[in-house]
Amino acid sequence: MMQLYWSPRSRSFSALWLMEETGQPYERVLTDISTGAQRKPEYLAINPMGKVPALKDGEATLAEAAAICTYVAERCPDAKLAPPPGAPLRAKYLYWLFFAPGCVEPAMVQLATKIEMNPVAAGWGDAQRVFDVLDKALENGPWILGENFSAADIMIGSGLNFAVRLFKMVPSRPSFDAYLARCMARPAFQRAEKIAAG
Ligand SMILES: N[C@@H](CCC(=O)N[C@@H](CS)C(=O)NCC(=O)O)C(=O)O
Repeated sequence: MMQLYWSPRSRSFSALWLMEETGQPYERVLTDISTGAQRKPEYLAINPMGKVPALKDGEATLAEAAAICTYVAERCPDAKLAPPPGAPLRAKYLYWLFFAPGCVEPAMVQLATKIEMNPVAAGWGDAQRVFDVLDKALENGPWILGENFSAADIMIGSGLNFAVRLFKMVPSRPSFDAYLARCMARPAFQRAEKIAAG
């Protein structure tokens, strides 16, 4: 059985939502970052960054929420969380999975810290560009790939949930509100929110 290392009220939320979407049993291993559990040698052996979430699957260990999404979507094909390799939508699926940590996350950090960067040199451009791109991509919906929900929605939806709904770092837009309402209506999202609350 897969083991998910998580901490309440943290970025573990996306991995909790993912595991709940699979419908598969998994073990939650509480790694409370407020107690320093993430810096213990046994945890650093799983994620040398000392951050949650992380996943153990037999001999396999990994961290980084987007990597965990990619791994679990392949590991649990019945959950249909990813277009199969070779399908035309696979390209956009990977694009949005990487867009979350590569563009949404740094844009959020930039908004929080107000650090000025040259948008040509910064890999994510700037926050305005990132959220304009997302706005356009979510215009039609219901999901980031169109009709089918995927693990990319878990990464993009979790990012918007933090940035727009919970921390209000990013002004809401009609497309974000509608998308977040669809995410929040999913039973797996609701179960993950309850678990993540601790
Ligand atoms: N890039 C990581 C970020 C994970 C992360 O920053 N987790 C924070 C909690 S939100 C953490 O574990 N912090 C504990 C620490 O740094 O000691 C991912 O996407 O999974």
